[in-house]
Amino acid sequence: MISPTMQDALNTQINIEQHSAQLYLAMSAHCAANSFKGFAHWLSVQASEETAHAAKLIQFLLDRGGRLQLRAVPAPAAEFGSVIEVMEKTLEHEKGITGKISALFELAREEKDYASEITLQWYVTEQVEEEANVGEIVAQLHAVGDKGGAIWYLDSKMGKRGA
Ligand code: OFO
Repeated sequence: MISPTMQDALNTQINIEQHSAQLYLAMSAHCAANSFKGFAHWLSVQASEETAHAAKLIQFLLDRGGRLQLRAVPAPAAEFGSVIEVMEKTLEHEKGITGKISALFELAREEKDYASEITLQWYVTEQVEEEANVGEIVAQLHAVGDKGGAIWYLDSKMGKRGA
């Protein structure tokens, strides 16, 4: 049985993952509205990943006999600026999520909740990958700038992201 403290912390993280999904959907729509179909696709796949992250935590919570407490998901902004700004905001967001996952992992250790610790290891690794991927995209965007032909080449590359 999961402790009330861990249950509450996991419910909070589920809400954070759902908020990430909403944020990336809004960013995707923003890119689509500005004709960056490739970035829109990449962000839409990212939104689906965030929904899957929430689902995985929900299943874990239920498997441990915990209670799911879904909370209101804060509405994201609708405007995010240039594509470079969108991806910079994505990187900042992911860095924030890494901090949340680390705090959750630390809590699992304090609580001697080994099952949560093992499950959260997957999220720790995932954050390393997410920050690396987004960091690379931001670096490429800085290299090409957000005007000229290279940005459209990058956009078509972003459109090839698999699910
Ligand atoms: Fe759930 O990994 Fe991004 O936020």
